[in-house]
Amino acid sequence: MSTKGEKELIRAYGDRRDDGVVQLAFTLPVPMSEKAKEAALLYCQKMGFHDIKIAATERAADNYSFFIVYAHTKAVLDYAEIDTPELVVKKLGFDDLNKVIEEQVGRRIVVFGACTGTDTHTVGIDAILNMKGYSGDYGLERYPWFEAFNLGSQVPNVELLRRARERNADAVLVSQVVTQRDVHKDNSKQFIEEAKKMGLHGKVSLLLGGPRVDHKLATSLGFDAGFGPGTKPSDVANFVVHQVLQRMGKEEKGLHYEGEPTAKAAKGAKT
Ligand code: B12
Repeated sequence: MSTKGEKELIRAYGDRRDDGVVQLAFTLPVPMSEKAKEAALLYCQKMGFHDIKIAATERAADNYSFFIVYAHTKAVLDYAEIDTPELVVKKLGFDDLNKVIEEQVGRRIVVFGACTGTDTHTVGIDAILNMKGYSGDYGLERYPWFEAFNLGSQVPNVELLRRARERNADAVLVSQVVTQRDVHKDNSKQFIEEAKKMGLHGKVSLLLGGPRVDHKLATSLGFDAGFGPGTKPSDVANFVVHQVLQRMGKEEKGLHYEGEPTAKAAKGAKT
């Protein structure tokens, strides 16, 4: 821990502390050969690494070669300088959370979710919403005090929002898995634009999730929260309940989770 104003310099750890050793994995669009290995080494040099060791090579496909490389970097980072929003959900167990909804909300919480745009990857949103859940954790359909609708894959943003509005949903869950050419960001921006047009932005909790999503990205795009790899349905259930209680004025904002983008983080956020 650093005290205010104190630098906290860190470097990558390989064999011993501060040696700056990193492991890289990448593919070059050339057939596997000694020349390809030399190209991988030179490529690492061009990236600024030194003491480079090609640890493993493999033919990836016709005319493609895959490399795992150990290399040293001189880069040093001041950890104390980093200021990024982080979602920390204070969690209640399944029974306790249902009880809170019953006693404090007094009705079932309605959530709609889908994998929107051109994305077909439903496993992530299924993990959160479906009865069987994920990693030993019940999905939202299993909670008696949640009413969860999973619209599936390739759902147009406007369709998801329209269905959510029809049922006065409390939260809308968007899953984005494919990130090629930043399609997840473009689609998510379009979702937020539609939500604004339909008057839902700021009124309904909008959640973005996927393997390359984090809270910082999601909030910078206009969502209320972002959930990445390893998210459990109970993380989402707890977050949504606290958002509903906050909207009802029964909880202070910030009481149950930290991570609103700070001025500094929001300024530096890249979308
Ligand atoms: C299964 C799979 C498929 C299946 C999907 C079947 C289905 N019904 O979902 C099929 C075969 C259809 C498929 C197709 C394609 N796929 Co695919 N697929 C995968 C694979 C192997 C697993 C994905 C998965 O199920 N993960 C498990 C779930 C549980 O994890 P998750 O999605 O991260 O979800 C968790 C969190 O992220 C979070 N979460 C996710 N969403 C949400 C939403 C909310 C609101 C919240 C709160 C949380 C949350 O909670 C979940 C639980 O913790 C991955 C590779 C991999 N190993 O990850 C590639 C992968 C995702 N696919 C990939 C690609 C490229 C494709 C195709 C484009 C291939 C092609 N050229 O046709 C097509 C896409 C077509 C399309 N239009 O979308 C790439 C994506 C690369 C990239 N950078 O974008 C990957 C990474 C493979 C690779 N290395 O190249 N694919």
